[in-house]
Amino acid sequence: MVVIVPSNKAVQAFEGLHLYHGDISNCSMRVRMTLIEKGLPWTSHHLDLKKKENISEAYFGINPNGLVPALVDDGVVHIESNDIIDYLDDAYPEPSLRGENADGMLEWLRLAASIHVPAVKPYVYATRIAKKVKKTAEEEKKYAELQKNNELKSFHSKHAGTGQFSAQDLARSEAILAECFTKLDQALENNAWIMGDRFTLADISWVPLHFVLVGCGYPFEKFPNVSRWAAAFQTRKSFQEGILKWCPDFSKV
Ligand SMILES: N[C@@H](CCC(=O)N[C@@H](CS)C(=O)NCC(=O)O)C(=O)O
Repeated sequence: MVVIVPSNKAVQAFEGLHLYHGDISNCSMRVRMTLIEKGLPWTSHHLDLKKKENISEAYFGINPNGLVPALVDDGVVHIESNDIIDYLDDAYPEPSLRGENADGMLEWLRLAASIHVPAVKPYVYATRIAKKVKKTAEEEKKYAELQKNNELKSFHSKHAGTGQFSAQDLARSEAILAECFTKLDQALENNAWIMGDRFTLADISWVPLHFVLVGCGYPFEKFPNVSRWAAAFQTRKSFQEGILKWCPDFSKV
């Protein structure tokens, strides 16, 4: 659980669940889906990443990394999407989204979290997003002033100005994604859901990655079980309202 003491004190007065999130953000999709699966009422604070609405002193005062999502629950700020969904399921236990093998399920959440910066983010930026979120010189200056996280500074410096991700960055991402989706495909071989026949946070953690990567042209035909599993989400309310309502088609972002 990653709890932040915000320098933006305004959020400490919030009552109930408030979510700072982005329509196109796979990490935000996880949290929206969890809130919907659990039937929890929440207040939306939408930030448009393409307009760089996350790059403001007010928002860095809530999430010091300037990233979405951030959940505020009765004035307490939580960041890191996989930790947030685990927190929500723990704090609001009914209906439970963890099943019997909670440790096995949390391993899938940790795996999703661990590949975000080395694989998902570079793949998505290199194939689709970098040109859509290009910062002006003024925005670069503001970002440099606000961002203290060196890993994020280094990541964003790769597509700043005329820069772009290298073929090596892309190859590294592809290798990590191939390894993970091979593992996911195996887990789904005789199962409807990642942890077996029960829908859990593991499914919620991974389906936004599938959705966004499909929009980036990732070759999922190599992973038939993953494709079947993803298709089963289409009619699910949390997928419709947590993903499609906000981002109908990632390839059009
Ligand atoms: N590990 C974080 C990653 C959050 C993250 O990278 N969010 C993206 C959208 S999915 C974002 O805010 N991007 C804007 C940026 O990098 O400045 C989490 O899981 O919450």
